[in-house]
Order: sequence, then C-alpha cells, then structure tokens
Amino acid sequence: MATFADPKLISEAGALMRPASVFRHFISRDPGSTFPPEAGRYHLYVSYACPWASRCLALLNIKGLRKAISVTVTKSVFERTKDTDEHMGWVFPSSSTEEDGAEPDTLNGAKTVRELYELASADYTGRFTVPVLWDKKLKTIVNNESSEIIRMFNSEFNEIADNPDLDLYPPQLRAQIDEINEWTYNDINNGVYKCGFAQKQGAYNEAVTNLFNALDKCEEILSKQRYLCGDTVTEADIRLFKTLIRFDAVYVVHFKCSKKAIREYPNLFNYTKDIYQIPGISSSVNMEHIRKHYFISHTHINPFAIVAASPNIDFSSPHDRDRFTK
Ligand SMILES: N[C@@H](CCC(=O)N[C@@H](CS)C(=O)NCC(=O)O)C(=O)O
Repeated sequence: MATFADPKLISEAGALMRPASVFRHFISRDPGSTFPPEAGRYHLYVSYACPWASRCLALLNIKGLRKAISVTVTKSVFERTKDTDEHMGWVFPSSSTEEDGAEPDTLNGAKTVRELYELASADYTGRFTVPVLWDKKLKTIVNNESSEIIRMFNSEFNEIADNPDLDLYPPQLRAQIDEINEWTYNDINNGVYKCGFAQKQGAYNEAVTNLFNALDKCEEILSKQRYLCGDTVTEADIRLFKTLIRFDAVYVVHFKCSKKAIREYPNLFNYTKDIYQIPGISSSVNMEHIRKHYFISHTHINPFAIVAASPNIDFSSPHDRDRFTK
C-alpha cells in the first residue's frame, strides 16, 4: 500500500523512485480484442488535481468523447480510505454538493479509489492512483497509466468521437513526440515531483537543475515555433501543459521549483495560455482542486497543510502565439 510518503519509494541518495503502473490492457479496434472501443462501455475515474489524470480528461474533451466515455471526479484532498489502517488516498464525496466538481461514484458505489483497485484485483499491492480507466462490462480496470490511456482516446474511438480527425500522435511526428516526451517526462512532468519529494540536498539539486535546463530548452524551442513539434499541437504539448498550468500556483512553492516562475518565461507563459484556450482544455483545469490537493494532502512535506496564496494569473487573457501561424 505504497504512497509517496512511503520510505520504500525513496532511494539511498534521497531521490524519488516512481513505481510503474500495473494495469496495462489496451482498448483496441483490432478484431478479437478483449477491450473493443464501444460507446458507453468505459468509465474514467480522475482527480482534477492530478496532472496525469487530467491529461486523460483533456484528451477526452478535445476528442469529443464525453458522450461515449463517462467520468467521475474524486474529492480534491486525500482522506483515510479504511478505518483499519492509516492509508490516505482519493475518496468520492457522498453527495454532489459536498465539494464543487467532485461526484459520488454512482457506477460502482465505491467510497474510495482504493475500493476500485480491490474490486479489480483482490491481491493488488500497488498504489491506488488516478487515472483509472474502468470497463463496465468486465467490471475491471483496463489501464491505470495515463500515457497509454491518452493514446487509446486519441486513436481507438474515432468511429464514435465527435472530433475524429484530430490526431495528436500522427505517424509522421511519432518519433519526434516520443523523443520530446522522454525528456519532458523525466525532467519536467516527473521532474517537479523529484524536486518536491527529494529527501537529500544532492537529489534535490540534481532534480532542480535538470528541471530548469529542460524548461530553458522548451523556452528556446517555443521562441521559434508555436508548439513543441512545429505548427501543429500534439500529445507532447498537452503533457507539458499539465505541468505548466500547476507550476506558478503550486510547484514553485510546494515543490521548491523556485528558480523561476513560468510567467517569467515569455514564450512558455504565452504557450500555456495558448493551450489553455484550445476548446475543451480549460474545463479539464480546476485550480481550486489543484491547490487544495497538493498543499493539504502532502502532509509529509507541508505538515500544517497551509494553502499558499496564489498568483493572480488569467490564462484566458490574450497571448502572442498566433504570430507563428499568421
Ligand atoms: N503513472 C501514473 C501516475 C499516476 C499518479 O501518480 N497519480 C497520483 C496523483 S497525481 C495518485 O493517484 N497518487 C495516489 C497515491 O500516491 O496514493 C500515470 O501517469 O497514470
């Protein structure tokens, strides 16, 4: 029953070691597939706070899959998941008025995300993470790895998606996207967590150096082109965006990513607004859930659970990114 407060996830050198996701089935259009893409069959459990889960929500929205795949959003702050042990994790509210944006689990009647994992596998010993992509027919978890869930949403549901022509992982850009994802994941998406959860100065120093080198590299790329792969938006942009949108309000303070804020990088800042303004993206962002979750749930790094004041940033204000595509 690991969480990030668990000493087993910290190396000798004091660095965070993120374990791999466990449920790795694929929804596929291939004949004979156990998990074929069917409207109404799958359900996505997310937290708005979680960058990995909310990238799935972003994909669901921009591909026009909200009618085909249902969604339940957890409460923003971790709570005890059982009376009989100390585990703290994602829970569902008992009514939809308990917290704005969060909903009870009317599909499985679960009180916690942990219960979903226990329904899917009696001997599961991993973390009880979101996202969870659930199969209503086989009553199990299809997949709990966001990087794979977004690929399925992008390509496997095109017969039922409202926006089937949008391809965020097009064949001609795949090698470039994979290469960018590799360093943006290690140094930025997961890099902020490596800064925040480091337990030795050396591990923090390494993570924070790699993080800001990678952000500088993005700034440089984005000073020459609108998106990471050129003039079309791709999966790599959605993945980067989910970290950038949390950066100034949370990561700068909570994870000590304090060398610079995103609003000090002219290209990255305008790019964040640009992605935010793509239809379907802003509704995958809930700043209240984001701020409350990090500052209140991570008691091992913020024991008094004080929610830090937020800078006042309007991501829907004008940006200058269309200068590249005029
Ligand atoms: N590899 C997973 C990571 C998901 C993940 O780490 N989610 C966090 C929230 S941001 C979580 O659910 N944590 C619960 C816990 O640690 O107990 C993915 O990308 O889907």
